[in-house]
Amino acid sequence: MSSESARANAPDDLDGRGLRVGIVRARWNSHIVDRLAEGVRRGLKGVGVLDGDVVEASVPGSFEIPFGARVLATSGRVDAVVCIGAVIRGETTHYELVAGECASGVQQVQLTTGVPVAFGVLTTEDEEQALARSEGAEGHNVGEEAALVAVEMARLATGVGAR
Ligand code: DLZ
Repeated sequence: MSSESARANAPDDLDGRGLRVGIVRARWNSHIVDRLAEGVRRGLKGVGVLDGDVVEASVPGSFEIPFGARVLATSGRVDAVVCIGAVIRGETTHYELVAGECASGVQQVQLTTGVPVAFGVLTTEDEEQALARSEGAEGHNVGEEAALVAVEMARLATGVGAR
């Protein structure tokens, strides 16, 4: 079952059955990303996406996420992609560069490929915030939210959910 917070912004009748979903996950800050990945799986399962319909790809850091998303989006194997990563502000300008390029790259991939790409990448001031946004069942988990977004947008793209 999906958590309250993830469900709050999703349509009541969201149905992921039969959809194939790709997950792109960054290895940087992996202890946080593991928690987001659990949220993604929980979210997908909660709306009926089968484990066997989920394909996962790992990339070094969030900067590489758009490339990984493009590989999956153009593979013909998925109806939507969920990206997860954690960019935590350090003492350098790397934060802005990595977070900004990741976000705009992900948007570019979904607009150019026509395959929805959900942004489950945390951009936080510190680790505490990242932990708070990647909680377990019934807590706030941005990965779980992104999973539901991916399913909703895949339905929109395929017209199955058109009202
Ligand atoms: C270099 C870097 C830094 C400083 N911080 C993060 C981060 O907080 N989160 C993240 O996912 N990746 C970080 N990276 C790695 C970059 O995303 C990228 O992998 C490298 O710059 C190599 O292209």
